[in-house]
Amino acid sequence: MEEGLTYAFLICNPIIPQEKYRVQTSSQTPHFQSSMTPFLVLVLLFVSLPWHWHLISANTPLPNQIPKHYVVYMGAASSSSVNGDGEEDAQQVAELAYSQMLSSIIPSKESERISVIHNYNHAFRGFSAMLTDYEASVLSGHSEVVSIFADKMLQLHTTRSWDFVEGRAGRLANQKFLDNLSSDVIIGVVDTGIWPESPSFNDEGLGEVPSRWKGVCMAAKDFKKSNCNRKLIGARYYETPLTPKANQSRLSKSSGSPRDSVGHGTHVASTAGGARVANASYFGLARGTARGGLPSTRIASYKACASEGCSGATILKAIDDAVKDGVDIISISIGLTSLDESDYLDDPIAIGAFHAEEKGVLVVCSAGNDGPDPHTVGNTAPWIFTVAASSIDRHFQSSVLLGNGKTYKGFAINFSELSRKKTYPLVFAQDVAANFTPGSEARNCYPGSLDPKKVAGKIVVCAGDDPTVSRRVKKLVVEDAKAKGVIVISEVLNGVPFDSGVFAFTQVNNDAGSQILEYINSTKKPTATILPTVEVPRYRPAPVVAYFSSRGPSRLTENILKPDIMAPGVSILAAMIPKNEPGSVPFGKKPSQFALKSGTSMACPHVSGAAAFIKALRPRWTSSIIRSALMTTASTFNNLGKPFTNSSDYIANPHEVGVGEINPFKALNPGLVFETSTTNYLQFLCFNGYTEKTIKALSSIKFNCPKSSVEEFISNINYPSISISQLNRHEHARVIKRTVTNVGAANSTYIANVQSPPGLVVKVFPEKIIFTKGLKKASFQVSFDGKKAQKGYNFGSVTWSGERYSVRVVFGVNVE
Ligand SMILES: *[C@@H]1O[C@H](CO)[C@@H](O)[C@H](O)[C@H]1NC(C)=O
Ligand SMILES: *[C@@H]1O[C@H](CO)[C@@H](O)[C@H](O)[C@H]1NC(C)=O
Ligand SMILES: *[C@@H]1O[C@H](CO)[C@@H](O)[C@H](O)[C@H]1NC(C)=O
Ligand SMILES: *[C@@H]1O[C@H](CO)[C@@H](O)[C@H](O)[C@H]1NC(C)=O
Ligand SMILES: *[C@@H]1O[C@H](CO)[C@@H](O)[C@H](O)[C@H]1NC(C)=O
Ligand SMILES: *[C@@H]1O[C@H](CO)[C@@H](O)[C@H](O)[C@H]1NC(C)=O
Ligand SMILES: CC(=O)N[C@H]1CO[C@H](CO)[C@@H](O)[C@@H]1O
Repeated sequence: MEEGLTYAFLICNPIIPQEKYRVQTSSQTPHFQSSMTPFLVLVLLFVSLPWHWHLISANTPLPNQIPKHYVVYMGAASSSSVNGDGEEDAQQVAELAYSQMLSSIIPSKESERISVIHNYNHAFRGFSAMLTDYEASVLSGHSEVVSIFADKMLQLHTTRSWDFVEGRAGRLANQKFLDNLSSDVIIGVVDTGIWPESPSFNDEGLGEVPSRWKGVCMAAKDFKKSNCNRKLIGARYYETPLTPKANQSRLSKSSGSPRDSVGHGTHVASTAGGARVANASYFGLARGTARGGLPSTRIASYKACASEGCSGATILKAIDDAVKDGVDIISISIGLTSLDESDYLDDPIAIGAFHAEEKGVLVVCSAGNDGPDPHTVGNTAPWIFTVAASSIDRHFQSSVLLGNGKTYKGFAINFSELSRKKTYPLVFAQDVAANFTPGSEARNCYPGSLDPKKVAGKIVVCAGDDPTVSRRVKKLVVEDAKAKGVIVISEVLNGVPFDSGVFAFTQVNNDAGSQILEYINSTKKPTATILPTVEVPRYRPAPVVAYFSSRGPSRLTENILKPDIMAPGVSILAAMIPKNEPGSVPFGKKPSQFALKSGTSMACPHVSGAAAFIKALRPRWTSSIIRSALMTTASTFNNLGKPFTNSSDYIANPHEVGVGEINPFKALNPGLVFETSTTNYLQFLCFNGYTEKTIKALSSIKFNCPKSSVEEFISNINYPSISISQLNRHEHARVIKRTVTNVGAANSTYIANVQSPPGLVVKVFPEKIIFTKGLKKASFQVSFDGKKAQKGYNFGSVTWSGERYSVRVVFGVNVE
């Protein structure tokens, strides 16, 4: 989250000597001709023929000559390149072909750039290399190139949470049942790496590593092969030209090993599939058993990120490797900001996920932390399972006690020494401004805006009306001025506690804030203290949509409802790297092995873990069946039995929560499921306006775009929810088609029930479906008539109720 993960968004513009990042294979030298096999000659001829023409023009001097790291994406892998014996050969052949492509456009005097950085060759084809903008534009005309884009930096989207999720299913997590459940399900985590010594990754009681596993445990100076075990079965890292030259020392510190130096990857991996660790806590807070969704899940770590963020080119390589290694689920708590998500085929996560999904691997991604504004959701391709974040029923309260005896509830996590016994002078930041500083800056506790002489030893109240000054900055400013503590008045990140380490900190809402300010005004010598953080269990209501969670609708298409689903992402306790930063560890204590973190980053692995749980018990289910099962059975009510709310207490809509909160136990028996096929995804791309030629390059299956390919047909993709971006009030009713597959008892009857807002007329045809042994699949239509509906988004649901199960399909219809 905001302060926990302050990853600046950078467009990577590396100017790095190429040698350092050259892929370590001998085949890169230009003397390969002698060892060419006939197949290789063919490939090279094929690749190089159209290039002679470009060779000439490429030498014309051009303005932007500074090479950047580019991804050259070339669509589906040829079938021979996945698995099979000749794999090594095929890789080398491909790499030679790519080098040949490069040498045809890169001037010979810069031959050091004629080298492939990442070679994508398992799940899909392509490579990355250092190219000038001009060379990239030349290459984009190559017949085999689907898209080419400069490497982008993606951001990391930064216990009780599992018990909360499972408890809500009406069946408290039966520990013995879960513990006993052996599992060969493998979750690949693409993130900042892993801290293998964490107790969450011990492999006690686990069986042998699944024999189908083809991954590796890469050794490094600080990472031994023996750091992998039957829990952490694989660990890879990548050398990537990530950062500008100036910061190379920082880069080299964090790369070159699968070890996590940030903590994000360790936290996420342990939430998804960590072992049970009894008596885990964050310095006493949130004490309980930490674990993943199914403690017997195997984890493979792919380190594609450093503290600066994640290179898209490297994420692609990590996904390519994960698919080859044999993971079942890929968990990615990373994304572009929604503003930068402009095209599915320029987005490394969308490209990688497409091919992973095609090969049967479920890809689960975080929605992003850019809420609460609408249109902020990221990772929205329909082949991605997109996760929003919610709170759980545990809050961290840190109240303010004023000199007049009144207390106000605040929230924060602190390990300060203040207590009820002693109060301190209380000041409003605006009244203690440094000389020549406008009060408007001081009230928000801008850096340099406070007068240390007037602040030292006091508790300072900072306003929150300028969101550009984060809580972390306010805390640092006040702490620097030698104050005793800080009270932040703000509705931003309401309910998401800030971890201020040993400095006394709390956040109060505007109501409490104005009363505290009135108190300051009303008395000569106002005083206050900030009470220790207390854990409030069974907090209601919960879950509540997290303030930061990115909201739909998607910017790229509103005809798929996004985010898909919600899972816990506020103050999640999970494994952490031992960090000994000043001020973060209470005096006399050792760094914690666990930490409380917030973000959709924390929500995503809950869904990955839930999917692993389902996969373990339903091994034959495909990724789209698992997603559908989780979506149609999601919870829609909070622990007060009321519809979900957002952090300002309004009823939350599906652009905030998707179809609802995950309910893994219920998802084991969904009754009916919506299967979404690769063909559906290819149709989606047709409807989105990509050319048939491009789309054909993405998949080896035989495919033609439907004759009429318009955007509104996207609503007809067989997805487990329904979204219509434009329903004109004057048009006829819009008819949407869906097909369900019965995965429940053979003989069962389902009846449709509609819940829709007044004015929107929704009809289902047929209203009743009878499944038999011979009839496993059935189609139905839903018509939406908006003549009398309210303008704007109308939300509701169609629920198929059978004897035992109900199947809820959420819809959102934008009436114009
Ligand atoms: C756990 O496994 C053992 C041995 O396989 C079995 O006897 C026992 O019933 C199982 N316990 C549960 C709760 O499933
Ligand atoms: C290198 O890192 C430092 C510290 O994070 C930062 O202030 C500086 O701007 C970075 N330099 C470049 C060239 O990005
Ligand atoms: C849990 O850990 C704390 C110290 O962190 C210790 O005092 C306590 O005895 C432990 N409880 C159990 C049940 O192991
Ligand atoms: C405090 O008093 C000042 C001046 O007397 C006034 O401008 C301000 O609005 C008051 N603030 C509050 C919160 O009452
Ligand atoms: C909560 O929902 C209301 C109504 O849709 C909206 O106006 C408000 O901005 C939302 N607030 C948050 C913090 O999500
Ligand atoms: C399903 O119904 C058919 C015909 O009504 C019957 O023959 C069959 O035994 C039933 N199967 C199950 C599993 O109930
Ligand atoms: C949870 C926690 O450790 N909170 C600390 C906040 O500060 C007080 C000091 O007054 C400690 O006692 C609490 O333990």
